[in-house]
Amino acid sequence: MIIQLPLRLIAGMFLLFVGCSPKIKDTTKPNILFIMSDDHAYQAISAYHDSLLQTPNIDRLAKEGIRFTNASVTNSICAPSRATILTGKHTHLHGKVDNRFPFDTTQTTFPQLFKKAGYKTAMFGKLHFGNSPKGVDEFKILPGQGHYINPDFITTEQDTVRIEGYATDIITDLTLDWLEREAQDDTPFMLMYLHKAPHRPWWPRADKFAEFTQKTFPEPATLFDDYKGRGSAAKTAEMNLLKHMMYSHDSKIRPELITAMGDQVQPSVNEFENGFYGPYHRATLEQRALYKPTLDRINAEFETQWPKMTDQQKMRWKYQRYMQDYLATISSIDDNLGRVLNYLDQSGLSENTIVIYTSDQGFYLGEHGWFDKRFIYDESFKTPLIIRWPRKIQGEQIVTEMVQNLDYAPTLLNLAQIEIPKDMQGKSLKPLLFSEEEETQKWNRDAVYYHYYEYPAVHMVKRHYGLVSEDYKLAHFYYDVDEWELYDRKEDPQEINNVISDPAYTEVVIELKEKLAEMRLEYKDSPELDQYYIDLYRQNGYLTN
Ligand code: SGN
Ligand code: CA
Repeated sequence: MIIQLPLRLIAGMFLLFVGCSPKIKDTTKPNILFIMSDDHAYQAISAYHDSLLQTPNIDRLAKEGIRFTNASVTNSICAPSRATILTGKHTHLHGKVDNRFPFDTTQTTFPQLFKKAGYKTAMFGKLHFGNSPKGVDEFKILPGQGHYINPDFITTEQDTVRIEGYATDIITDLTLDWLEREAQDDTPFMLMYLHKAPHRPWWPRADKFAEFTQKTFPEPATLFDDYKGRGSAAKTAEMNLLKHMMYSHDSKIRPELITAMGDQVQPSVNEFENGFYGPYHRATLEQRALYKPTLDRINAEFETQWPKMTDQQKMRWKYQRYMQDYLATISSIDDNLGRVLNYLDQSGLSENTIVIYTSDQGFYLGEHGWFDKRFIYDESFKTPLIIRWPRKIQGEQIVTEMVQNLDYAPTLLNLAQIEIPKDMQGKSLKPLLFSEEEETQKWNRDAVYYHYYEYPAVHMVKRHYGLVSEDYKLAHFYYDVDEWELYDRKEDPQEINNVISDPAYTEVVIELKEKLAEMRLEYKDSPELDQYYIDLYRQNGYLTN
């Protein structure tokens, strides 16, 4: 029997029903907390290497989850890596080849798919796309590279607001505030918590600055690399600590002291006009007073000691100053991660929240005498990756398979049971996350593909593409050179002997060049696209020839 109810009554009952249960009760859907820092080298996480810094909270994640020892990026630079993470595609397809051109927002990014699937979504911190994110209900993002001290944020309403304090603390406050407001019902969430730290220029919080400038750090074995046995790219790159690290911008020597010391300080390549006072003058007078004693101490030391130093001692001094500030900014990341993990515990969210910790790429911490990234060589090619999900993933696991930032989007969609778009090029890491043997066998990948474009540009790392397998690394540097490099990863983990012309490797070279050509085809990269992106530089006036 059909009972005819008046329309208004039906509407009223519907509203009553909706009003009583505003939540999507779906406990099978995990929450996602995607945490990414900017330029965080795995060498600076004690779960990976414990000689530089203790990071107890990141280590806790590794202990309670999975630590990937061969996670890498497809292009070791900020915005291209972020675009790969969001689209699940290689650089040449999503088109964000470097930090210069804005991201094409007509493309599908994974937060949009989470939102469509009923997730609450938000993003706080650094995006670096030249435009705002799509698919997030709420965001506060740093304009461009952002600032450490009293940073500005672009908000969902497209306003810019300045928040007083230290960026890492503030981005965490925003994240916790959102969790408190939005994560209390049963609607699953996908939250992106994205630090500026430890990106250059390395401004620690004043207390960490005072603390870390008292420390001395061990030097890497290749600090005094002379780049013999490499191609021209390593020799011409501008990221050497002695030659290219700036006195004021990086080491925090006041410009007036450098001027006063005259010939005692060799002119530094690329010294920034406002490198020191730009960031420093963002601080209030009270904040500056907290930095002053440490700045005074460093400057006094520089004034008396620098003129007496040999080049080797200068290199060492610059390395120590670099590590002190870089690692101090990471110490703040780790403290703040502790706040977030405690909140997840206290609010009962830990169990069904997938927490990912990664960086947009790795970084040189003095290896090869360098800072910065960009190269396919391990320290910048690899990136930290830790995944924790207490409900489903066993703790204390280490995965050695080669995975990439290309895989993050398909993985997260897969774990949240959202369909993975067919044109995403990454693979879900699901078979590697659960201990069942059967599943693990479904994972088969014997090499990963890499392509770097931003040249000519800051740090002058030449364009190159290549493949990395468990045993070898093959790279082709092109545009203004045509050079190949091959490294035997097992025999030469420091990557200081290019064996491309060694007769013992003739067969390997033939085989790997074929494999690389196949990979380029499979991923839809090509010489035509290489040329297209060179032409794009030419059209925009970035090339002189
Ligand atoms: C800035 C840095 C460079 C760095 C690029 C790219 N200089 O230009 O050292 O390589 O960003 O970094 S500084 O003015 O910030 O000191 S990325 O992480 O955005 O790719
Ligand atoms: Ca970066």
